[in-house]
Amino acid sequence: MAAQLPIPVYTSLDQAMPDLQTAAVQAVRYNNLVEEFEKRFEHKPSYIARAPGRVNLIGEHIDYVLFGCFPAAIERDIIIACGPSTSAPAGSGGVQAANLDPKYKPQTFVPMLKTGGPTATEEADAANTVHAEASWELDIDTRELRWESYVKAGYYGVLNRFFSPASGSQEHPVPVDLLFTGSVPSGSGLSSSAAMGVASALAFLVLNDKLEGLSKGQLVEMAMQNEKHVGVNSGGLDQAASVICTPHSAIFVNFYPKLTAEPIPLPTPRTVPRAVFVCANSLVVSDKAVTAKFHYNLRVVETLVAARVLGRLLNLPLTATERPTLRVILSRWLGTPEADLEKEDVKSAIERFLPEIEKLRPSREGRAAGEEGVTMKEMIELSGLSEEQFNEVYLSWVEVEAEYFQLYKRTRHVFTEALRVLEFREVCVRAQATEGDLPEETLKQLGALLDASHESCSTLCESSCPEVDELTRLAKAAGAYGSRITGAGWGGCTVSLVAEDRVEEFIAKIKEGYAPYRELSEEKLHDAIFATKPSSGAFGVLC
Ligand code: NG1
Repeated sequence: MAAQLPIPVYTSLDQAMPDLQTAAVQAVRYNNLVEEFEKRFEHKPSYIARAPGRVNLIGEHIDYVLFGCFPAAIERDIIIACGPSTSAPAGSGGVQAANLDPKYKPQTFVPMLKTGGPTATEEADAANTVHAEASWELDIDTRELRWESYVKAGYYGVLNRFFSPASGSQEHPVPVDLLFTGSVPSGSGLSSSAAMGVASALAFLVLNDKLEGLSKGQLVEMAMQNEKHVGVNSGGLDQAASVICTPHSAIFVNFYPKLTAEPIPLPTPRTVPRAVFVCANSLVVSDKAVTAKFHYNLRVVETLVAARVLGRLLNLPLTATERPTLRVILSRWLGTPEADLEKEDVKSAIERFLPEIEKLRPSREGRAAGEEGVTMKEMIELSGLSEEQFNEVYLSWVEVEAEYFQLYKRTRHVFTEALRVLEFREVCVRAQATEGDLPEETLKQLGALLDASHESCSTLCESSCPEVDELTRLAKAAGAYGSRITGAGWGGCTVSLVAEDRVEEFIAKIKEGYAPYRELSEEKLHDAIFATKPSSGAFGVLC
């Protein structure tokens, strides 16, 4: 299983990148980073830690309800030259972090062991129930987005797992020097944050000699916990893609009953014409931290409450204190042990379950347009909990704001999107088993699923925005097989499936049609819209 494999550490770049041309281009970048490291820290680095961004091909806003998604790692990544510090006191675990991009100022910090109860971060983190007596504190300011917060977040998992006195460790972390450079555009839905967090965790692991015995799945779980320290209640999609992906494949990543990942080669290489994925940044930046209460975290709460309400309407067993997800509700409705279910069974179960969702459709009686959904009061009544219980289970750990909560629409999005992911996987698997050239029909099928996913994100999940909708329309008009929003949304990127021999023409048409691109320099345009191939997940390279 892909998630059980170790994280690779290579002795040379060409081992990591079998494609010679890519290896040659990257060698220049890696060598430059190593030289800069030596200039700044006056010693050689020992490793380069690398983690890629990702493009989610399909399966949006369903990871946190534990349905499977279909992401691929992209070639754009974060790389860190790193080595034990020669200037900081041994065993202090102090960090000197610098970035080749001058807009990110150098930072120095030392982890502190705090005794006597949980840290502020632990208190804020509802999912974290471990109240260690002595715990590590790195002082992340979650009100402000700072680049080193992701470095600190990456450090937390390593400190807590390997250097926690609460778990009996007597060891001290080594002080380290880190130099970063990155090519994943930030705030664009391509998950620069997961790449930063994963690459940082990897650097701390490798320098403290803790990588051996750690599986990719364990690093994903560590990176998911780490992100909570920066205040995001995310699912594991980004971290799984950044750690587990392999070149030429996307992964079907499943979160229930446990994290598993299956590399699925994309059917592009043997198709006529070949096709690639093109990412296009709308240049609308959605600040997740600021908008979480009426965007991302609201979706998390709406789907969680919907799961309880649906469970009650279907007379499924529910305790007052639990917070089951929609995936768990499906499982209870089926009554079949998960271990006995194949992907095909889940697909047919979703198909059979879809009519049940209609039970959530709110009555529109006496309501004006725009007033669909349920109020907070109605939602609490539907949950069958007292106001106090409801607040404790659904609101005490997160802040949300809405006049009407859209339980029906969000649930319909979740189940139809989960079904599209399984269909997308099936088309790819069938294509792999087909001998000879694939018919263009395969690409059309994948494209139709991408389009349907976008429609659902736009109208049911309501995670798109006018600029992103416009980009998908332009992409279709420019000949894409399919086009959709990727990532959390409310801005960010689209991903489109495009015939490889038409990419240049495609990009030129989008540039012409999308007003914010017209004034961009060639360099900025190349950053905003680019074709990408599935790349490998995180790895280390010995210097
Ligand atoms: P991005 O695009 O990285 O903000 C977010 C979540 C994912 C997933 C997608 C929506 C974080 C760090 N990541 O992705 O887990 O829920 O939205 O599919 O919050």
